[in-house]
Amino acid sequence: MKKILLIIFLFLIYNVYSEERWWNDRWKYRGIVENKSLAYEVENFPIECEIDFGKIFDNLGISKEEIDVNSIRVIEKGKEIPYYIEKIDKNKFILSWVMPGKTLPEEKRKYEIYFDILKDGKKEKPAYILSNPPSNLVPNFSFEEGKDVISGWSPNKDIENENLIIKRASDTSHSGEKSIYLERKTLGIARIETTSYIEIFPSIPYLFEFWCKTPKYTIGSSQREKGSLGIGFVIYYDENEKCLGQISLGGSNKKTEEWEKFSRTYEFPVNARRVKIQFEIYNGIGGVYFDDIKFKPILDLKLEKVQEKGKEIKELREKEWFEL
Ligand SMILES: [Ca+2]
Repeated sequence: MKKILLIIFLFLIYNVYSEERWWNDRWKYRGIVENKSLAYEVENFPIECEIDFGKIFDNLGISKEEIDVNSIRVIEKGKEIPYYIEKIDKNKFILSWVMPGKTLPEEKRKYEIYFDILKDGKKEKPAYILSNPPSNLVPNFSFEEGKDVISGWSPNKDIENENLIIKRASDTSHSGEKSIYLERKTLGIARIETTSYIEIFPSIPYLFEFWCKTPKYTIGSSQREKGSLGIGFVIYYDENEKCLGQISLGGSNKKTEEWEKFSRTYEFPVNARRVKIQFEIYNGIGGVYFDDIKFKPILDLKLEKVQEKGKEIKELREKEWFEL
């Protein structure tokens, strides 16, 4: 009987330590995330994961420690995956990366996030940190790329019209140094849209978001009801590029001196395969700036397990009141 118990005990220990091999002995901590299973096959699919190191440190019993941001590595089956990192606050970050190659329907892929604390010495920053978030599918989303032309975007065909201005602006921006500016001096339309189609996958919700500001709204009161500045559209098409419909967001008929955020999530019809993103002044007079356009699939992952090297994997949980 004793022998059987011993065997069971050894088996449990073995399971804990062999679930995944430790990627690199120089690192002391890791978190484990799994992708949610998808209904369709995807290729090079972008994902995001918000990581709250404050919560992780509470769970590891090292609440007072500080994260060494440069130590963060995303690992899949022993391989380093390039990622983009966005700081939310002191301890919170959003990491985004691309799941390389094909992911089959219902397939679960596991990622390990290795990290260390500053107290244990600084790690070198990886050379492959991405400069743009792969989860945002909008080209030149902050209008920082290119020179005179707005790279990745196409304006109205009648751009030569003297009553219409569509340009890259540097007098104001929501982030970086540039934004785009549309202006109508007479009633009509000013429009700009993404030059290429953006591929989408069915059964996945998408987030559409942008910032805009309408400092010049000069439309006469009789047209106030009609004219709109600062409308964003997502126009969706089937695989033969036949237009299936559009969704709109924003649309202002007042002056705004501050940048304003518009944001909505959508799930497109199953036969929608690609979209174009468009911004316009519709039947209005005035000027409008746009910046920081976001269009991304929502497949936010959760980091659910943490582990200190050589110790058991722990389910990540909220700090309990009696521990405070
Ligand atoms: Ca910008």
